[in-house]
Amino acid sequence: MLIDTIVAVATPGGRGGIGIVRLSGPKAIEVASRLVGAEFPKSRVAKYTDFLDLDGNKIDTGLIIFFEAPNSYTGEKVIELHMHGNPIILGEMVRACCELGARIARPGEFTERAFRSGKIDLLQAEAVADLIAAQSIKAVRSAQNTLEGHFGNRVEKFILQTQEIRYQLEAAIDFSDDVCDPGFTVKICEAHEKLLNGLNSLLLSAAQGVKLSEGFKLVIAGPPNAGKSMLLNRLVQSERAIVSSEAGTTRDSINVDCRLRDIPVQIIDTAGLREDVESSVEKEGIKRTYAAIEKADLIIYLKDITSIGRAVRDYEPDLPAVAKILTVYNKLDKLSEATKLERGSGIFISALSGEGLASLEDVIVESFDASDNEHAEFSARERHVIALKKAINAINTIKKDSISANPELAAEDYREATGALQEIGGEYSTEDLLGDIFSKFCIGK
Ligand SMILES: Nc1nc2c(ncn2[C@@H]2O[C@H](COP(=O)(O)OP(=O)(O)O)[C@@H](O)[C@H]2O)c(=O)[nH]1
Ligand SMILES: [Mg+2]
Repeated sequence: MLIDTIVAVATPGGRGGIGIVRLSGPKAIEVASRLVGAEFPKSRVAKYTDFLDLDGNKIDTGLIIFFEAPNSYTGEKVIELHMHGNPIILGEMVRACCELGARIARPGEFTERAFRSGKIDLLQAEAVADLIAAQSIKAVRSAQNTLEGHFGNRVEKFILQTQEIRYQLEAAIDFSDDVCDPGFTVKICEAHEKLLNGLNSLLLSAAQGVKLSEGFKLVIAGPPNAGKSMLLNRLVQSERAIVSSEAGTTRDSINVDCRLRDIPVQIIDTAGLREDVESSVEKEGIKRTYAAIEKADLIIYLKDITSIGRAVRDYEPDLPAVAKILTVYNKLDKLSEATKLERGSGIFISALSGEGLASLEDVIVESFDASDNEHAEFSARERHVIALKKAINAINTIKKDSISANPELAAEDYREATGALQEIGGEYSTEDLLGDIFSKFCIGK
């Protein structure tokens, strides 16, 4: 197969001290040697050199580093040209490389090549993107752990275990006396239990890893006009949602990524919950509110404090028990000082004046921290969680009786579990999936 030589600027756009052009592929040396003034360096030795354009005119000076295949990021010949960080200079260099036979790399193509040449698995490729996108030091560390294989090694261990159990079951089918041997069934059952426990604990860690990389989801729900949109704007310190005294203003859910006390949080403002809704748009909005609630890590159920005692339907008791719910009373500013003193315990705020917001943030961050953040050992994605669930579901229903009665069915379930686990590292991934993952990278990575 003919492999293209690719080129891209590897540093972010704009001006800076250093800008790097990276080349990878079989023609990398041929292309780069036309553009440097000095003799071509040995592998992994930085060399100071002039950089020339196609006519041999000097356009910059800097360093060239050559990585001989397969000891490079992509596994191919890789050359890095460290120049001054000026988009004109870097653009000129990329253009010259293309005239000499390279082509511009697609987003993530360097990492894709590293994956295809077997230098890293798909989990690690995703971790590279997560590392670059990480929003907190914890997210950085957990992406680093995935990159180092903390997640992949555990998945690999479970793949071997599922295969081992399947081989034993298949061997027993051929020698059916073994299946009737109670000792055999007990042994398989023990291995099965141990595997399920291990997978479930890995699933928990992975789910926490997803939260760290994608941010915690905080949903603000409640009746119309409670001040949900105003609270969102307050928390993210920008006028993202429309605030209005007209009930039913927020119809679509509004997602805003922000940081609360340095933790990445996705705050979702929702359409107010009420019945007898005429408008089909608002009905759809309320449907979306419930969909957002299903995915929440924490729900703030916001109530207007002045509505207490009024006969309004309370939806809070009926919310699905998917996440912790904080009941928060808003519009504290409307109470007289005397009534404020009588209010009892609970979380009281005024989205308008800002009163109580600092302690609300404390409570939010505390509940994220206590629940998950500390335990995120590695970064993970929704895709991994889905695959782990698939593996668990495949073998979850296997019972002791069915092992002895139908070992071939149990073996088949184990085969399915192995396949689901293999999807995580990308052993048998489809081109669609790969395209989807790598296209989300930045160019030059
Ligand atoms: N006095 C007072 N009014 C508020 C407060 N929060 C929201 N409001 C008002 O309540 C109305 C509804 O607010 P909005 O954020 O649109 O409520 P939502 O329907 O829950 O999103 C608006 O007129 C806001 O100005 C508050 O803390 N104090
Ligand atoms: Mg609103």
